[in-house]
Amino acid sequence: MAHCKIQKSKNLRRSGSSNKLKEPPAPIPDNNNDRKRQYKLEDFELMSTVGTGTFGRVVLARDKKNKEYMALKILNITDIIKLKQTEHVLNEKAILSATNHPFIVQLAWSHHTDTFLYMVLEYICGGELFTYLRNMGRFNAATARFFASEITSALEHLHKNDIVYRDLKPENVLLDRDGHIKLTDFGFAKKLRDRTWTLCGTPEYLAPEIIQSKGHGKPVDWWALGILIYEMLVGYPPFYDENPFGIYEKILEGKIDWPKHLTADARDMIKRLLVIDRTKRLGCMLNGCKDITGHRWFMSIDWDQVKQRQLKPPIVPEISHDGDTRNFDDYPNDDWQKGTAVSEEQLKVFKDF
Ligand code: ISQ
Repeated sequence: MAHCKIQKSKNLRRSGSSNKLKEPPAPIPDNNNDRKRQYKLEDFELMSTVGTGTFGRVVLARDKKNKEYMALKILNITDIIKLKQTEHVLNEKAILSATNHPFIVQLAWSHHTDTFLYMVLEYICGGELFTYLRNMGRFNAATARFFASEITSALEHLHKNDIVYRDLKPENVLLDRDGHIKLTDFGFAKKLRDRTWTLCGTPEYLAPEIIQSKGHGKPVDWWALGILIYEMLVGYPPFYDENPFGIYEKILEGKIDWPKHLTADARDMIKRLLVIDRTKRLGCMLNGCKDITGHRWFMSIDWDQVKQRQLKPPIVPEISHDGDTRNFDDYPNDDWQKGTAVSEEQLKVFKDF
């Protein structure tokens, strides 16, 4: 493949009313609420920005009382409304509130003013899997298998709770100080009844049923796992083009180049995940996720050890202290704090945030 530098993938934010079938949201009970500490915004000293997105940023923040470092996700309400992302943001907060898993970033507290929404998350100092993959070119089989196993464990947990993640990609996998993973950015995650029809995700990682607007559920996450395993082992995704339309054509065509260094087991695993017919895709049949965890490529993996964070991480991030930001890009500290207040009417939908 003629390869120039692959940029970070842009999320499609196209799920406004024009392309969405209305469906009532599935209720999400918050099982963790009684364990949550009540903070105030003034409890935090804001430090440097570690990530930015279309309508907000993630800032390293220090708890003035116990000196703990946290990641403060700050979203501009006007931008959320303009970009029709209200339902997604409410989903993200509700799902993270209700989720407690070693490989999923933990939400500690949420809050809103008339201008911003705030989510206080644990700070994961190792940075994005994306950065390590681009710096190393590609991963060896053991390294790719380690990350794939922890990601599979996280997705299995979400699916058991009828949550589809819908945004798996190396940019959304963070490494903690020991090198274990944390899935982050639940802006597209959704509690499912059966299938949903919202068009969202990142072009390179979109399953055929999303492009074809057939309605999509948990199978999209196993498709994305196939893309991610390929990208980790090869260094670039299997379906690539300079523009999204070209990517969609390649996904639907389904032709994949197989570099010689891929083992037969790796190739078989990826092939079975990247099956266009979702009823025949690995992870989506009668045995569910067991067809993935039991595949020959994962033969050396002890899944009880995975769940207990007992596998030895292949990459241990360089850090000098818990608040080290060296593993994140530098971002200009522009005047994001200004913002404009929204009306009381517009604020109503965020009253429980
Ligand atoms: C936690 N730690 C570092 C960066 C993050 C980005 C997004 C969400 C949570 C995070």
